[in-house]
Amino acid sequence: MFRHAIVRPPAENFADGLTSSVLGKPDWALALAQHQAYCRALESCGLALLRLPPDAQHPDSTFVEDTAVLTPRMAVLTRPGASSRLGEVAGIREPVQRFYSNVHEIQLPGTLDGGDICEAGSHFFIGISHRTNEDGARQLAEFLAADGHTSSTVDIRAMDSILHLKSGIAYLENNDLVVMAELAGREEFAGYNLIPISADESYACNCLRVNDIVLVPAGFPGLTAELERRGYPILPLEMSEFRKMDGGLSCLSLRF
Ligand code: CIR
Repeated sequence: MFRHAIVRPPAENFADGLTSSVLGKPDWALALAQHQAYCRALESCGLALLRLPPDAQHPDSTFVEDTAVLTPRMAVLTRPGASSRLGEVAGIREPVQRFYSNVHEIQLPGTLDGGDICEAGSHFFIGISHRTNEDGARQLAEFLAADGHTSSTVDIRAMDSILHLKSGIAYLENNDLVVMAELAGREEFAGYNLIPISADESYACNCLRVNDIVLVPAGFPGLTAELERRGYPILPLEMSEFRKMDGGLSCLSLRF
């Protein structure tokens, strides 16, 4: 069970962040409203929120997930793979230290974005991407092993369609793994109950289980039907403005 989440609303220059999307410039006021709805959804799932102030020095800082990896007993501060995001870690250190005494940090030459880390029970998938390199993955794997977890890597560097591993997969529970069509055949996921999502709904693969509820991006009927058929209670959230900046539901919070 998660009890807490750390969130940070988008700053007014949110549109200056990194993106590969061709969906247009995000509307800040609408992004703020969507962020507020997201926060209310986390609260309705039973989480107490630590709300950090907006950080205009780092336009991508609303995507707090990329700055840390949290397990029940351990925190790892990351070293984001995009240079414009490196400074975000300083702003998450103190909030994380409020809750954790066992705090590690990814060091050079490692890079690692939290969006590449998918917790699946006691196992962690670590995406090797254009943000997370092999050294960062190795460092995290060692921290996780010392904390009693197994891990394995999934190389997504050849894929243009996703930024982070969790742009394409989400672990729910009971061995159920939501997976985008392009990743469904990967041997790394053999042994899981795959919930394959069609290519036109790939964005919805970044859904988020929070205690008893699965948060899903609004507007993806295929994913919604698959989850409802399996008995998952879902809560749809509008994500249009974050999608324009390559962000999904998981990116907007650190849950623990
Ligand atoms: C970036 O390119 O870093 C941001 N615009 C989006 C980060 C999304 N984060 C995530 O998937 N965990």
